[in-house]
Amino acid sequence: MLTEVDVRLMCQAVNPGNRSMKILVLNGPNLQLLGTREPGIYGRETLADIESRLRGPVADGLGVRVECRQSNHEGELVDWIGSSGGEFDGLVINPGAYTHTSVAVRDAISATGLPAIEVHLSNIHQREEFRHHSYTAPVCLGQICGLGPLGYELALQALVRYVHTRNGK
Ligand code: CA2
Repeated sequence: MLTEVDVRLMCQAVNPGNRSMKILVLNGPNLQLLGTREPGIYGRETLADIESRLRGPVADGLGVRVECRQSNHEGELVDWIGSSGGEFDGLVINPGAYTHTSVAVRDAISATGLPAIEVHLSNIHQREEFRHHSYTAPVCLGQICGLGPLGYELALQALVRYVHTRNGK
């Protein structure tokens, strides 16, 4: 027997314009360098590779829409987070180095009230001490780190399930 979720996913496969859930994926400073330097820490995939997989097959599999943005500027990230409430249902964010410094990014996430999941490619807890503390993790549902680009996919999956459950679907 088909559940309501099955039916919705089938409708979305036929008519992708019907997708109602929209997730914003944000990446912070220097993450545009992915795949070009430090492959031992951050891997060989570029940010464009990761984003196109999230927007394409990952979003399709989950029946949602995904928009990806990257910025090296704290204020721009704060603005994007601040205006995300009306348009998006959730946030996946790798704040990069702002994780460890930015009360402004933390306050912006907290103020949106959107469910958010923090992602780090590297295991920040295995690295320098200053990377062990995150200003942003306490205002997120959770943190995924150390799993490379897979972390973004798992975060999206978790967020979509969280929103469906919260909305009683
Ligand atoms: O592991 C992560 O995803 C980080 O958020 C990456 C940040 C770092 O400051 C955080 O502690 C952990 C750095 C992003 C810089 O990305 C680069 C990628 C390739 C080459 C150089 C930097």
